[in-house]
Amino acid sequence: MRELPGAWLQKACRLLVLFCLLHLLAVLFYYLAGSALLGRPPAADKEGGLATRPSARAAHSPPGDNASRECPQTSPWLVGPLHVEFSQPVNLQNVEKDNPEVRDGGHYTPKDCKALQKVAVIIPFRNRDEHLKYWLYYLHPILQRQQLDYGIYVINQGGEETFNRAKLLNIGFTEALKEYDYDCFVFSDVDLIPMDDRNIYKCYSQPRHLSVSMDKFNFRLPYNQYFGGVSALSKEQFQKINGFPNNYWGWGGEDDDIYNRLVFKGMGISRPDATIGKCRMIRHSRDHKNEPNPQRFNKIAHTKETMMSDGLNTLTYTVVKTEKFPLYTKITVDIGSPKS
Ligand code: UDH
Ligand code: NGS
Repeated sequence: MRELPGAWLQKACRLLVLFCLLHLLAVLFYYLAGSALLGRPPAADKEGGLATRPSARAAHSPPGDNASRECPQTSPWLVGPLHVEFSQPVNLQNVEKDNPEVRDGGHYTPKDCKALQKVAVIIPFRNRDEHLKYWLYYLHPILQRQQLDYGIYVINQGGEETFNRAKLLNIGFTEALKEYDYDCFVFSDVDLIPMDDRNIYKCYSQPRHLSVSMDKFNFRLPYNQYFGGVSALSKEQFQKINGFPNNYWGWGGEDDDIYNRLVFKGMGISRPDATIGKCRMIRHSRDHKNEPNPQRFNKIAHTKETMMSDGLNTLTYTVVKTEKFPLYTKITVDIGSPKS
C-alpha cells in the first residue's frame, strides 16, 4: 500500500527534531567539557594589561585525585610577559587575601599535582621592608603558577655591622634545610622582580642564573661572568662548592667569587634567554653600611685557594629570632663582624 503524503511529512518532522536534539546535546557536551578541561589562568597581570594585581590563578582549584601525580614539566598556568611597576604602595593584608593557599611562614604546595622540586627561596635582607612588600606581591602568584613546592626565607642581618650578602645566603641554606627537605635553593635580592613567569624559579642540571636581562643594564648582561641578583643551585651543586664565601663584607665581588667557585668545580652556568630573563629592579640609593668592599678584587683573585676553607664548613652565626609571618619566614641573625 502507498503511504499518504501526511505520514511522510510527520516522519520528516520527527527526524528533523531528533537531529536538532542531537546537535544541541553535542554543543552542550563540548561547552561543558571545554570549561572543565581547558580552565586557563587569568591573564590580568599580562604585560600591557591595566590591572596589575597578579593572580595566583588555580590557587582555588579543589584538591583532586591528581595530588599524587607529578606536575607537568611545563605548568599550564604560565601567562608569559608580566606588567611590573612600583608606583603604588603594597598592602600586605591584600596580598594575603589574594594568595589564600599560601601557608604561614610563606609556604605553598600545589594541590592538584606533586611538584617537581621543593624550592627554598632565600632573600638577604636588612631595612628593605618596602622592597620586600613588592617582592611578595609579585612573586607569590608567580611561584604558585610555576607549580613549585616552595618556602620563602628572609634572612635579616641584625645589628649595625657592615652588610654581608653571601654569608646571609649560606645561613638561609642551612636554616631552610632544618625545616624541610628542600632540593633546590633560589637566592634572590629583595629588589628584583621577574617580568615573565616562564623564568622558572627552580634548579637545573647546571647552576642557573635567572636575572640575566635587567632593566638597569638595558636588558643585557653587564658582563658574561655576571652571576649576581637571582640564582638557583641544587643542594648538591651548593655543597660541591662549599656554599658561598663568608668573608665578603660590604658591597661587591661575592657574586664573582661564587661564579669562580662553580667554574673551579667544573660546572657551567645555565640561563634563560634574554626575553624570558627580563626583570625589573626597584631603584634605590646605596644602603647604609654596605659601602664597596676595597678587598674584593684581591679576594676574587684567590677563590681557588680559599674556597674550600671559607664557606659552609666554616659558617658560624647565632639565630636571634625566627618569625613566621603569613607570607614569609623572617630569621634575624647575628653574623659577627669582619674581625671575628
Ligand atoms: N640588602 C639589604 N639591605 C642592605 C643591603 C643589601 O637588604 O642594607 C640586600 C637586598 O636583598 C639587596 C641585596 O642585598 O637587593 C644586594 O644588595 P646590593 O647593595 O649588593 O645590591 P643592590 O643592587 O644595590 O641592591 C647596588 C648598589 C646601589 C647603588 C645605587 C646608586 N644609585
Ligand atoms: C661588579 C661587581 C659585582 C656586581 C656587579 C654589578 O663590578 O659584585 O658589578 O653591580 N664585582 C666587583 O666589584 C668585583 S651593580 O651594578 O648591580 O651594582 O654584582
